[in-house]
Amino acid sequence: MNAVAVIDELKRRFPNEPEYIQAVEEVLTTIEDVYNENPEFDRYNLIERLCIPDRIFAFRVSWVDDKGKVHNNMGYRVQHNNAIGPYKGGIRFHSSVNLSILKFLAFEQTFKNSLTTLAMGGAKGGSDFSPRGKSDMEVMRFCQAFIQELWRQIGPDTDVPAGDIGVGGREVGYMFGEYKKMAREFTGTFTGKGIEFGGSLIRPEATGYGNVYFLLEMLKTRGLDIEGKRVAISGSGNVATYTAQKLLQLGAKVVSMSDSDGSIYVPDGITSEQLDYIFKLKNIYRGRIREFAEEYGCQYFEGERPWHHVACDIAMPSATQNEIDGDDARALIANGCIAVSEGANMPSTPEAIREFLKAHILYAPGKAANAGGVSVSGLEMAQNSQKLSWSAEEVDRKLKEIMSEIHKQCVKYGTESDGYINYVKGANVAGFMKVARAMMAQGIL
Ligand code: NDP
Ligand code: 2IT
Repeated sequence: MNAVAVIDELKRRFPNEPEYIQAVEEVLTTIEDVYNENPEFDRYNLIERLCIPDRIFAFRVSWVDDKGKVHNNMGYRVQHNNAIGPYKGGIRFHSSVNLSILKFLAFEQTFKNSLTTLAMGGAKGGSDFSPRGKSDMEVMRFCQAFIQELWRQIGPDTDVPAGDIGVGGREVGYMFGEYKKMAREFTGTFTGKGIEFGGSLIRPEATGYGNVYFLLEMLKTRGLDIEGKRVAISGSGNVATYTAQKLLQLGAKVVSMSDSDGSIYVPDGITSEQLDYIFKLKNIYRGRIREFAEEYGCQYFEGERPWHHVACDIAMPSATQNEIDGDDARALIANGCIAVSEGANMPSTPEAIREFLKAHILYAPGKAANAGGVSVSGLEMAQNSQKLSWSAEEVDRKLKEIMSEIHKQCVKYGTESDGYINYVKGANVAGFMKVARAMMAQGIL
């Protein structure tokens, strides 16, 4: 395989899909050597079959708002690869959603799920519908309309959706309810469900907690501890808030959080009482992070991401793709940042990643660092199929073990001759090898 040639061909065939091409390019350039060490891969043209999704569903979702107006959104499900298990991955509701974004997410998910040690293939879905500013009933009607179209394509052993941006417990509940009604069965077809109807304890916390557990493993490689460290977080949604909660439990200082309108800066770190306020602000009042600044009188940077404004030891981007560019990366490094652990999917641009690797700081790509969420989804599927539920302690212990195992795989495949651990390469090679071997064994499909 010549990675550049494969990427050029994908660019030619999918010219309007920059995020998809970006994600593919990052993986292909790091697996090229190991791919070429196994000539049978190329004989089976494995690489194209791994980059192009198995199938994509696209459909119109029509729904009626509270004033009686009819809206037509697009809905999608990208089933990328099921070589190692049923399709698995979240659903994103955000005005920016398009096929390029969902194809990049489904591609990433395939490698991430492979790393988790569990049996899950990769998928992603969503809609350009934004829950922001919508009433509960509007969100419910939208979720029902979305599932009326999607329900035939998903199932407990076929494809198991979950949450992502704009899709939390409320949306999963509405989608699961409609699925159950259409399919006339009660099975674990969604993860991230409420505790009362098959959800797993620790699933809401899992992505954020898992990212902190991964960070602890990285810090350990340099003999460092988290206590007292200043951490800049972006976002204030599911991943960001539970990242902050675990960091506070461990004695770190959370100096920033943000949303799509701006970011706050609290140099001494937010208190747990202030974090409770953010949980309520986001989940109950569905307000803005600006209101935190008004309530507590801290600095607020309208329209800005945190990276240029904060002095921090660690950055944990937990909002969205491409939210750290080359300039942001250089600013972080210049301000003393020693570690970046990605809660979001692909939050760093290729230029930012190059800066982190050049500076030899600890840098964990999302597919390794944020895999805790889908891992506990996998544990939720296991509990559902056994029709029992595990304690929070048990799930948390399993989550820690999985994050530690993912870290080990990154070290195994990513350690360079000078001892620097290239987690990008480690995660990509480890994730790739398992899927590649499974695809080879199953023939050309
Ligand atoms: P939420 O919807 O709960 O929160 C998203 C947060 O990011 C909000 O604060 C939101 O601000 C902000 N945000 C979203 N889009 C943008 C944007 N374009 N520019 C700036 N800020 C933005 O989502 P999650 O916390 O679930 O997801 C966050 C990230 O983590 C995503 O990249 C997701 O793919 C990834 N992830 C999520 C997992 C999960 O289990 N939920 C698992 C693994 C990764 P606002 O409210 O203003 O929109
Ligand atoms: O990006 C992700 O890993 C998720 N949004 C979670 C997917 C899942 O199936 O739990």
